[in-house]
Amino acid sequence: MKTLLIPIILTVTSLFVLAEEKPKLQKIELSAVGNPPGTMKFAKTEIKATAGSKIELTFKNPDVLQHNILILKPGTKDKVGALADAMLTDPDAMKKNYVPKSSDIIAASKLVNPGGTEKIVFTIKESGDYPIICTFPGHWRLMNGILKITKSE
Ligand SMILES: [Cu+2]
Repeated sequence: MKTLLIPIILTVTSLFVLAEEKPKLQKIELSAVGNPPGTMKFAKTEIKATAGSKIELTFKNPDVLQHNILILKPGTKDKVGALADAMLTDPDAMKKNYVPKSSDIIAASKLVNPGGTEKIVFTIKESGDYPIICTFPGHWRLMNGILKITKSE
């Protein structure tokens, strides 16, 4: 019996090792503040992930307002925010989910209705502080945070 068990244990162990060597999907989460309603803020000012492997960010909106979520290149919050403000005169702004056109945007969600959830998947290769903003008109100045990317070991 013992001689039979050893190969089985070895096989199971090597399967676990293989699974761990695959680049892992980093699941992170961020919510809008829902209480008090209409606060126009994210629930955390900073979230973290590591460079190099896929990040799956789940955005939850328990608020009474619509919100979206954008991940930006470091140092471009004001620039992209200004583009978002400028969308107020764009008749197609809503169709575009209030996401301006900019190469500084790494990832963007759709507009998320009250009670809704959206997932965005992206990869960041360099460590740094990546701004997170909501570009619904008038929100980004209050509704922002940082995705802190550190080097993976
Ligand atoms: Cu918002």
